Amino acid sequence: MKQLFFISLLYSTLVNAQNPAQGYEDYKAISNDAKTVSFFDDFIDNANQWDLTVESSYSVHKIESEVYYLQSKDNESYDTYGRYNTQRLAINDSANFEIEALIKLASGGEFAEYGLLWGRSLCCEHNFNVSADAMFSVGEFKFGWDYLISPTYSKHIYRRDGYNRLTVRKIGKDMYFFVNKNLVASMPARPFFGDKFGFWVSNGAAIKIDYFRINYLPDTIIPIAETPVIASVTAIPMPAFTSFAVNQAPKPTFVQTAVVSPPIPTPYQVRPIPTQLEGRKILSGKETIVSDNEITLQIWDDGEEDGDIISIYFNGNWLLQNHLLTKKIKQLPITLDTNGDNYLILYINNEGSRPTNTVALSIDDGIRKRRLSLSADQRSCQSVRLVPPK
Ligand SMILES: [Ca+2]
Ligand SMILES: [Ca+2]
Repeated sequence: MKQLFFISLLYSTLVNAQNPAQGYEDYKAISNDAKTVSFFDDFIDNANQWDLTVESSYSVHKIESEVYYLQSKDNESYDTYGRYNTQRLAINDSANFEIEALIKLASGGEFAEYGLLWGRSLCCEHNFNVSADAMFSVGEFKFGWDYLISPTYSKHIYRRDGYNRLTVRKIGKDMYFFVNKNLVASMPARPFFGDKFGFWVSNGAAIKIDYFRINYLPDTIIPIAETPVIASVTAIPMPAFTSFAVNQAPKPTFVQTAVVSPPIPTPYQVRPIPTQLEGRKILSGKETIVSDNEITLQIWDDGEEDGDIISIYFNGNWLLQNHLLTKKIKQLPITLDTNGDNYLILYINNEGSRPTNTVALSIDDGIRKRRLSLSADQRSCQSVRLVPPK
């Protein structure tokens, strides 16, 4: 009990004492529609001309399978920072903005670390980091390293093999730091040093980045009702850091006792796509990558409105039945099973007065919209697997 009290107190020191404006701690307080995309890359190709020059003995930079792969070959014990890549972008730091990426550790030791970096110049940068042992930190490199928020444990960080969504938001005078849509810290905003924005990985580790984006946020944000965040974050007391020598990597600090024991993972649910639905053959083999487990399926009639009717079968249940298609897009929110396979099946109920059902489907995962090309008729259905980035 005493320990819990101490943790609460410490959390207050870290976050609440820095006066975040009320309401902004909710990731969803700002809808995607309210954001203006300033930079977006989901690494389907190298259209943004990232520097992929490979210094083979030091690092690997490549774009493949719709992710950016960055590997540091440096020895873990070196006093260097790791490896990074950036884009030069004209982002206005007096505006409200957010920087976000979905990143996972591809390889690395138990101390591996990675993160977002922004406002970088030749000498200096800002960064928001997570580590393989589920700690986050906010740092500033200014002719030497400073932790603005020391490494702190968060149960919202996936330790290994899981993508972490890192979001930095600047709203008004403050910055807010989210991991997987959960606020973990906030602090007063600081101006950019330079115009470079990107990501980094610590010595000897590798990361995969599914997407990287920078959005401008509205000038005026009306926060939604405040929800207490105290229960969602568990801070562990950390020794205070002052500064490090230039070029020295942030040294993760380790805490001897875990305050929260890791949850017991539920077994992954393998969910085979059925071969038949209501007596109709199911064509399978399609899959589409989604970058969030909260998606919206959009359904409309891409031809003439002539009475086409469809149903959608999702993970073994009917999600939508006998839906009459119109030009107006139907928005169907779906929460994917993060611990199992996910699939959708398109079922045609009626082709209307003109032959063929001209259904159009797309998936909006909040990061991008992707059209689904599924074809089905009154004798067969088609399925699509919805898969997280690999
Ligand atoms: Ca991607
Ligand atoms: Ca029709």
